[in-house]
Amino acid sequence: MNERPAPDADPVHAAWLPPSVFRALGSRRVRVDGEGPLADTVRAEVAAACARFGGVAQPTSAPDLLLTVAAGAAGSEGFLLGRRDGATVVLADGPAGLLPGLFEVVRRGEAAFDPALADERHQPAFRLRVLDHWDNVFVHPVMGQVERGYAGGSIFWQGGRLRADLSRVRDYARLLAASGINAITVNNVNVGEGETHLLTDRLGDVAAIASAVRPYGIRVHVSVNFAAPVILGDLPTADPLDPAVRRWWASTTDRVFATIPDFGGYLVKADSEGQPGPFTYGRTHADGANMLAAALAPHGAPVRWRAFVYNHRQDWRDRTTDRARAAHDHFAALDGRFADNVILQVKHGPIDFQTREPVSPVLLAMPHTHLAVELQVTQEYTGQQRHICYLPPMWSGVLGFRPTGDTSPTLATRLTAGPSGADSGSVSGRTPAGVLSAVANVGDDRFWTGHPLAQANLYAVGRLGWAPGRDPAAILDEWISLTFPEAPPRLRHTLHTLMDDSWLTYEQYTAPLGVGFMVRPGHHYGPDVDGYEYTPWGTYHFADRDGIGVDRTVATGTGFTGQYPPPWSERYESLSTCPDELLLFFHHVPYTHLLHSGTTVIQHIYDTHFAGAQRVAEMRPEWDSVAGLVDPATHARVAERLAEQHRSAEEWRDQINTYFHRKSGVPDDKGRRIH
Ligand code: GCW
Repeated sequence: MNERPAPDADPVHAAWLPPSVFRALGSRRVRVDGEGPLADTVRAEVAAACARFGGVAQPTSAPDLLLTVAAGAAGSEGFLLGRRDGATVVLADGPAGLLPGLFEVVRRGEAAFDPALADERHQPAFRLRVLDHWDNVFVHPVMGQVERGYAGGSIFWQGGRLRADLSRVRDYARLLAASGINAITVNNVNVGEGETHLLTDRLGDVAAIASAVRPYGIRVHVSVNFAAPVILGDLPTADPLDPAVRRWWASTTDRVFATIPDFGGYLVKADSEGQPGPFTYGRTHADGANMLAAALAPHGAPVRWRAFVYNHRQDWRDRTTDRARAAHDHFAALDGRFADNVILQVKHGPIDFQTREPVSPVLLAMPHTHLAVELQVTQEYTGQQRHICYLPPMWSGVLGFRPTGDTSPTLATRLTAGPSGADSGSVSGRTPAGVLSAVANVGDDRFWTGHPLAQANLYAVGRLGWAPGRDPAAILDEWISLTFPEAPPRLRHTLHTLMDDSWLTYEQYTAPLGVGFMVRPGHHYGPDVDGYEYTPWGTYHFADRDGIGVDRTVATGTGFTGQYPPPWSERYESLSTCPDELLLFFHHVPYTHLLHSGTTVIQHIYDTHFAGAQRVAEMRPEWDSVAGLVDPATHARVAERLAEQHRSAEEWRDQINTYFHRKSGVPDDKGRRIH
């Protein structure tokens, strides 16, 4: 086998896009036509690649590669890739299509110059593909600089100030552009008093970030505090129907656009986990969202309003309140009452980014509302970037979910089409019909995501945003090629072995059968079966000596299954059709309940926990076997994290197995060691 050790990773390039991925392009004659900053960026990329690999940028004779704007569709990121007159061409719909076209050529490598290359049309399915950073400007006493940050400090903010050197932000924008992302939100949805000033006297900081990312086609969004007019001391109320409040938002927003003409829009978490909102004034979420929408509408920008609204001060003794129901209970009745530039942003599951949840019923309701799905790259509940957990298989399941049955169009199709009856594609001008959002927490860590392999999750969001039907294994393969361009087949194979099914492995050794949580309260890392059981957070498993699970049926439970359209309402309601992996999300069953798989619930718990921890133990020597094929720093970091994953997986296995053995008294039928 032709194997050679990889060179030590260049610290700036400890991610996808090391210089060598530009070899095929950089060794050719490449011409870029087009005006404006995005064309300039593409020219600069091409010039750098040609300087490195001996090609010719902007040749006077016929090029091998031509990138040009074929049509005049301003803002369109689409392009055609094909061959014309013996050259490979990228014919972009508008200047915004040049950069995605360039990166498509980079991804292809030599294959992009195959004379037999047939015409291919590329166009993003979701027009807005945005990463929401939960970064605080001011260090939060509990949450730190980045809420749920597992990769060091914020790349934007440091101790109350904008970082003086934004070159890493620029590098980040370049990575994101190559993955298909076109927007970022630069502050946490929990907007503190200090962060509220980003809209006004700290707007210059936002403008500086916007300037750093603009060359890569990335727009900047800001999370706003609903009570900003009060917090900033300008008004006594934030009532969304008060004319003075409406004027305040309109003029504040005008100033934002006067400073940042291509500003992306607002993101709002209102009446949720202590954040202010319209409920304070007896108003609805439609009133609140529409007020911000009115301020943004003249500028053609959207407000993304989060549907993550629930009672976080629930009494655990109250069995009628069901957190899973909350978003649908709050929002479904408001369908049709939101302005055209309001996008309701919905977490993909009804609870909170657990390892396994059903698709949120809000995403299947509200046909007259622009809906966005919110994913979480940040591995808050999926191993905190210490465990390998490749999430695209989960996300593909969400995007490929069939809202009204097995032959209906996918959720992604529905979300990208926009509301029925609306002028699809335009929520006023440049607002997209399709929005794919993800919470991300890249930090100042050398490897961006802390765990070098967690970068694949970050990479995948933009790619799914362009093509939601794309196979997660193919996306991983692409990421491997772009990150380890010299990867010999054995390294590629090992990465697939470690990552392809890592989400399922994580699921095996953590909370079983869709029941969720069982994590340590507060920081959410590691096992604590009853950690949330008697708390106000609404996340319970109800295990007793006889059984486990949450009865969310219409017949005997909270009625949550009734929030789904058929056939899902019936499928989830009935024990005979509810999928095993979601059984305990929807039903409370005895430990001896027989799964469709043929094993009992209790035996399934034992089997999966032994198997999951065992699989992690095997992963360590697999990774060790490719030492020498990966640069030493990357190898060492992954090895160190795998050691922790191994320790943690065994801790999970032992706590869960012991807990349920003690509760149920049922022995493992294979007689394995339970403590
Ligand atoms: O999962 C919870 C997190 C909070 C987060 C919240 C949200 C930003 O634990 O840290 O707050 O979700 O999505 O708003």
